[in-house]
Amino acid sequence: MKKLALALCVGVAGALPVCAEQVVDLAGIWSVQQVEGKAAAIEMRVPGDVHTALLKAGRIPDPYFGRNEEKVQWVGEAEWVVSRDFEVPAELLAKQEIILRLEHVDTFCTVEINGQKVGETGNRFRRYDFDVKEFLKPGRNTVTGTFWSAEKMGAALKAQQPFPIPTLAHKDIQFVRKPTCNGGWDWGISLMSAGFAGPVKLIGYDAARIDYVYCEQKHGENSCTVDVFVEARMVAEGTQTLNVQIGEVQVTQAFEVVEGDNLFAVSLTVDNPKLWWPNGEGAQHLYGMKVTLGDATFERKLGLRTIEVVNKPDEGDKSDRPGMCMTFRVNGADIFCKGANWIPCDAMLAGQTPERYRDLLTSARDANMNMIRLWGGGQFEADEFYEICDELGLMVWHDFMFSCSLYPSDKAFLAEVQAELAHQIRRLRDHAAIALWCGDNECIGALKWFEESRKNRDLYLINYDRLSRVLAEAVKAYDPTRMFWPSSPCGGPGDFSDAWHNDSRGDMHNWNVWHENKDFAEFYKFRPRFCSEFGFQSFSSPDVVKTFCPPEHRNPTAPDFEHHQKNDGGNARIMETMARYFRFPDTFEDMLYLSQVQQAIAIKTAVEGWRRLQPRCMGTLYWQLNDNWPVASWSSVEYGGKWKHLHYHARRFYAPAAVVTIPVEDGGKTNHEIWVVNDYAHDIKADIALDTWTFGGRKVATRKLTKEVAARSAIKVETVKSEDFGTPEERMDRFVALELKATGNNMIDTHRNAFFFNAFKKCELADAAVTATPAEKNGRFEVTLQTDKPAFFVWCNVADTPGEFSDNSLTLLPGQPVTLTFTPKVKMSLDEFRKNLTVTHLRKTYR
Ligand code: BMA
Repeated sequence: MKKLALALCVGVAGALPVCAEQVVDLAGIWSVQQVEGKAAAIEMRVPGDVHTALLKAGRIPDPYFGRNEEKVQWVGEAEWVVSRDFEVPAELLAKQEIILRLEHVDTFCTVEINGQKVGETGNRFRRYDFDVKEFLKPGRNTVTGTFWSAEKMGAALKAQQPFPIPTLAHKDIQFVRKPTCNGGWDWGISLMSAGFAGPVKLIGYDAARIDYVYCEQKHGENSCTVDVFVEARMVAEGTQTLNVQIGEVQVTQAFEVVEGDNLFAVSLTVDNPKLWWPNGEGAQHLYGMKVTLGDATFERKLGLRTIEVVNKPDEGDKSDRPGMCMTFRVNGADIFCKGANWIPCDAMLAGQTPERYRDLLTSARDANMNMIRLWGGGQFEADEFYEICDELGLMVWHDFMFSCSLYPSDKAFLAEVQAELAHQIRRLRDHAAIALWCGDNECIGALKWFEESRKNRDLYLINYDRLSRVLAEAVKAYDPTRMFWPSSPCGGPGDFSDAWHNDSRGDMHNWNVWHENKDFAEFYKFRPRFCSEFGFQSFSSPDVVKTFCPPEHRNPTAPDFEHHQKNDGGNARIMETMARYFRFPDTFEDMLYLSQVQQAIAIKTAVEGWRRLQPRCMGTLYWQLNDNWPVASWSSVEYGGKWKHLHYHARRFYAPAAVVTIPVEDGGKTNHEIWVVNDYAHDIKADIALDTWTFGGRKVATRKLTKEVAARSAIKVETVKSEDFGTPEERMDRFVALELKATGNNMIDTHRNAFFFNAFKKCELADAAVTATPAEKNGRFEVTLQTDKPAFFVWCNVADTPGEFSDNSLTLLPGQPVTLTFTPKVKMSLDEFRKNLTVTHLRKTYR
């Protein structure tokens, strides 16, 4: 720990003026060359990676196309030298100390300046500061990074282990501190990336270098006291002035410092603080925060709020043990968490840009999500990711980077983990959005997956515990304000039971439907406290399929198309499910469409079923938000940012006020429970209209229900009997459309839903004629949809144009036209909009 600097009770007028620190950013164009290769050096952008550089130079085919993945595997086995020349200004060289600061280096790199080694990296999740003053010279300098093959390093580290460490991952990646999914995953291409994925900077200073700033918030009646801690390296002992400003409040204090590492602490009180709230709960107020110490400055945004995870025994259930809730409480309010799981947004590092983050996270926010789970098989993301989550009100459930594996617990490995967490937790802990530190993804469950650990559980349990303790201790040391959740899924701190199938304690991963091939209704059998993973796959849309699959392979079992399915048997499962619920589609495009429809229904079934269980269930995070290359997967947003059907449904099934119907069996008959979920912090009046329609388009009956629904609650409004909607024969030709009008607190929300009495394949859906009338209004595009007969999962698409509709994949009823807006992310004319717009619906998928 750093030495605590002493506050001086003296004025600061006598402090010496200092020149600002000097920063030379080495981002930009570097060159890259294979160590053993003969080919000439090519350009490489930093931050960036070798694969992207080779692709841009035409040295490798597009890894995302066809089966090219196989053709580029050699890149990860090779060694690469990247370098650039740069000017060292005299002002930099004049500084007392100069460091080269590297973040997100992927992964094993020997760094040289002017041919002399300045340091080595070996952990993607650490930050490296190398003293480089002695290696620099005036004028032109050269920096070189030699990247050693992480794949070969993994194999070498494996050989040093005293006992086997089994994994579901590939390329021995569990021995390397690098995203576990880099070697390939059940949705992921295998690309063993190499490169400088983050900032590369020279920092020179005469007085101080700020390493970390973090705060502790103490919320009172009408004020918040913020204890600010600054960890800094001081060049010399003496007196230094620290100034901290949060919003309009500031404090300046003189400190007596020692040479080397120092820890400063000051306190500020913000009166009547404007609080930060998750999306949908209130504003995301962020205060500007600035720290100045000697010649160093540090700036960030700070959200003031309390956040806690309630995990205490309550209602017993099924087992003889009490249940353990998992409830996120923000500013005293229990929040139902709505969201999805996040994986790295591109398998090539250069594609992981702030623009991508913003696009995907905005899509999450726009689908009424308030939480993202940053999954443990991926990576600690760049600063911008967390800044955007703060800004958009997306709470982050943050796994540490361990997934689906057993991991080593030797001294060297644990020391790496300790060092990475010491950095990451201090770097990230002040983000208002971060709600929880979680040890890993499915590593407790993994103890049962492998023969080695089944046979010798004691050994592997102790091995697991050694690592888990390092994680727990790191949270205690570096962020005691947050809970450490040992693993996802688990019952909670101290509960290491496998919560995979346990719905009464903590979080669960519910994979009965996809991985165990059960019907969608299986979701209703579980009553989770918090479901942090459940998913169903779909294919990419035609627009995305075109980007990776040549026309002759656009067939579900053709090699190029199958190559973009990484879960064994995944395509067969998608098609077998279609056969269960739908008439088999005519064309390849219909099949793509239908795969997305059934995915949306599966996840809607789960979320609606579980949202209504609040406060027993307090969160659903489906698997998964995004993709890292174009692939058949569980994502709701395709690679490139296009929303699948599921994402439009998510916006509706995560709406703050929603009407939900649940089928319940009652003595061989099916009844329908009508529920209203109200996530608002105020009561609502729910007016519900249930319209019974024939598929031919005749409205048979209307029924009205009204109910007061308390703030943040779900209530069963009524149970209606199937026979109330007609005889079994009549019901073969009927469905029910619901409309909720939720009023209260000067707002009015409309939410629509529908339920069916039979599987779609059994219904004689009418061949509805849907017309689309495009128009342009105030620079945006509109399309008005009308139909002569009920049409389901009506899907508008603007070919090859990034952008989203205000709604999509919807039920369209005769006499009830709907106008949608389309917001393109590129410039387009009304003519192009008209030309590229297509509309289809479920009945169009078969003759
Ligand atoms: C989960 C995840 C991932 C995986 C997904 C789909 O359990 O944690 O490991 O991609 O299932 O199989």
